[in-house]
Amino acid sequence: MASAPPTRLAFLAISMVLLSSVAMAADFVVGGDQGWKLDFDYEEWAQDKVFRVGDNLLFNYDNTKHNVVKVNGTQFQNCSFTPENEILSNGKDTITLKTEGKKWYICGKPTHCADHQMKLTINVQAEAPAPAPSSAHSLMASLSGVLIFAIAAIFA
Ligand SMILES: *[C@@H]1O[C@H](CO)[C@@H](O)[C@H](O)[C@H]1NC(C)=O
Ligand SMILES: *[C@@H]1O[C@H](CO)[C@@H](O)[C@H](O)[C@H]1NC(C)=O
Ligand SMILES: [Cu+2]
Repeated sequence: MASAPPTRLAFLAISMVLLSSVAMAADFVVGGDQGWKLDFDYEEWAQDKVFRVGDNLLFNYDNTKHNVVKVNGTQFQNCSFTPENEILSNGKDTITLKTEGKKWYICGKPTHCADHQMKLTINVQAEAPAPAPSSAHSLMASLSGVLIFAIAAIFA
């Protein structure tokens, strides 16, 4: 059986150890490649995703055409907002999800929410459980294990 070069194996092993020990916050680009635009199904986009406290929502859009308004559930149903609502209009806006529960976002331009589905609602869950308390220790332990493996592999 042909085997991968030892250095590549060692690199892979070290990467896996590092990845598995860090609980990372996720970035979600709203709408993926399509971004924030007319007539995209954001309900469908959101349905298979798990959003957690600490994750980021990134809204990418043409800011001459759209914006992002943080609204509440009633306003979301109604596609309406008031001057008190926070409006983002950069075109590249990051929203860090700070609390659990439902969040609602709409485009504030006339008809975009009501007639063109520019509305996103998500349910934010608690932060992912932190790694075990002894993670620093076990990380070092795993790393030294991997190093021994790597050295063994290189000289094999
Ligand atoms: C949503 O915001 C509007 C405007 O501030 C307010 O009148 C309404 O009661 C709010 N609804 C909820 C469910 O918080
Ligand atoms: C619903 O939208 C209409 C039209 O924009 C507005 O007049 C009304 O105040 C809104 N109601 C709520 C509860 O936001
Ligand atoms: Cu819009």
